[in-house]
Amino acid sequence: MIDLTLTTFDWVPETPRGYVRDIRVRWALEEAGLPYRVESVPFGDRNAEHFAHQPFGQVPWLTDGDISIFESGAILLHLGERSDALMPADPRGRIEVVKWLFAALNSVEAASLPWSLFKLSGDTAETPGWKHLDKFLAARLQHMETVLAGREWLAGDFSIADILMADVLRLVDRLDGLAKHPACHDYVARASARRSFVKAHADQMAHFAAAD
Ligand SMILES: N[C@@H](CCC(=O)N[C@@H](CS)C(=O)NCC(=O)O)C(=O)O
Repeated sequence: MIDLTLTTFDWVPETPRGYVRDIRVRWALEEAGLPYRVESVPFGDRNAEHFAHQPFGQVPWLTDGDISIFESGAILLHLGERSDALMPADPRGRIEVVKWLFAALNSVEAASLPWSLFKLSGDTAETPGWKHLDKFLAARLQHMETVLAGREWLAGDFSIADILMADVLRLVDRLDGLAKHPACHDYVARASARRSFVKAHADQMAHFAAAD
């Protein structure tokens, strides 16, 4: 029996709208056609129950019956086990997806997140720290450029690995970081043209707008 509830904030400021990580979960759920509910917790006061589900006081988390899961990567892996539309069941196909899912989080987002935080705060003066971050991300993007120039999706058919990688690269694209990486840019465009993403994005925007 499937009983899925996604929890996100009740409201966030304008800037992160469309990029809050519940979009990864919405996207996967839409892609798989799994029924789900969305619940909200206050963005302002985060209580003990919130921390019991997400120890960093963040979102998203997903409950599946009495199982509660935090970390968008862990949530997507859990959903991948529930749908062949998200991850193949055979061990070889599965590990291809798992490798790229970790690469999105641990090799690309590890570089793109600090870079994005600097960009969003406008702190991009040519300091040694910024130059280091910019070079670090450029190197990771260059490797992704080679990979994505040769394939449509990371691990055969579209999978949770693509949801994570495309969402990680989508924020870089928003901040004009893919100008020299056309294959990465095209990959983001192709992934975010999927009906499942368009619905997930519209639903997230409507969710936060409803609280204005
Ligand atoms: N590694 C976590 C990161 C979660 C995260 O950064 N969530 C943001 C929203 S996208 C958040 O809750 N920010 C509020 C805060 O950190 O206080 C995941 O992938 O689920």
